[in-house]
Amino acid sequence: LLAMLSPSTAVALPEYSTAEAGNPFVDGWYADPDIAIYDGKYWVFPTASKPYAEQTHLDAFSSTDLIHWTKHSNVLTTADITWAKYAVWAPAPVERDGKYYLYFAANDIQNNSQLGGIGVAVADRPEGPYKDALGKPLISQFHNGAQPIDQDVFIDDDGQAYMYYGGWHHNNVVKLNPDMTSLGTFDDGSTYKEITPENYVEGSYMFKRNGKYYLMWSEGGWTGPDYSVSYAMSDSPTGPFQKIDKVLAQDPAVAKGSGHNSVVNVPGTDTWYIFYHRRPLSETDGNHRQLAYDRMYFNPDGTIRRIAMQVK
Ligand code: FUB
Repeated sequence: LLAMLSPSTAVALPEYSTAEAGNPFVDGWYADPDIAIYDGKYWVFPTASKPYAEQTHLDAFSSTDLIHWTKHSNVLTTADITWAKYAVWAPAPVERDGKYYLYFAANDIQNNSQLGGIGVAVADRPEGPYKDALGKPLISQFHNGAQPIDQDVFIDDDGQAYMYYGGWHHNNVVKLNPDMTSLGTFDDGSTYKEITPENYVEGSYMFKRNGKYYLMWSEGGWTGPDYSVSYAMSDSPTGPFQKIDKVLAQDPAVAKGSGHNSVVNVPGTDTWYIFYHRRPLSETDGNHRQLAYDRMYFNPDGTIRRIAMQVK
């Protein structure tokens, strides 16, 4: 299988996106977009890209056509989280049994002594208001070297939910119990399974297509021009994951710092889009990040073609 998936089989020929919204597709500085489909609508939940002390809220954007977007301000604020003060990052939305869950990281425990980590909020509607479900983080320590940030939640076809997460060059997967607010264990009794692929930095994301599991992640420094997205494929949601290719990177004619992605499949089609953030070429402030999306195409063997960023 690995021979089949070698980088040489990934066609490097860029294809121009057919996205019509134009990039950035919404106004404002935002980053780390994670997309979900709720009740026939696309919902994007991003980080508010501003200094950590001002990252006290999350906004969301909804659309029926990926072209016209409605802003929903303050779907989650730190006023509704007892333990989080600021640095609310990288929301991950998922629905289960009519409840809408929003996983988030807060307080940047890498650089602060306050309690921090990955929390979970829940709402009855996609637009919230989301309320802290636990009154404390779900994960508040480093495990296997992974900073508890940049979570993504994936529910497999058998109903098992997994959370992929980790900053600081380490990537873990954990099982979520059906309540979506507590951690399960793997068959060997462990809770945190390290799956770090080559060059991993942060921003892991999982999706499934034709029975294959795709792990995507970001490489490079988040404020640098070379921030980029790579991926691996596996027959199992827990890996092993071996890097196949870098599929999204800066383009000196378009934008720099393109990374921290999510993926959506248009229902009933084999049309896929990658959502990500990027920085305008003229911007030097690391937080000046904008939301973009482009078509993502697959080769016949399931590998992902390199993505051409849409100019506008
Ligand atoms: O937006 C805050 C942080 O920057 C995210 O957690 C990282 O993935 C990077 O995008």
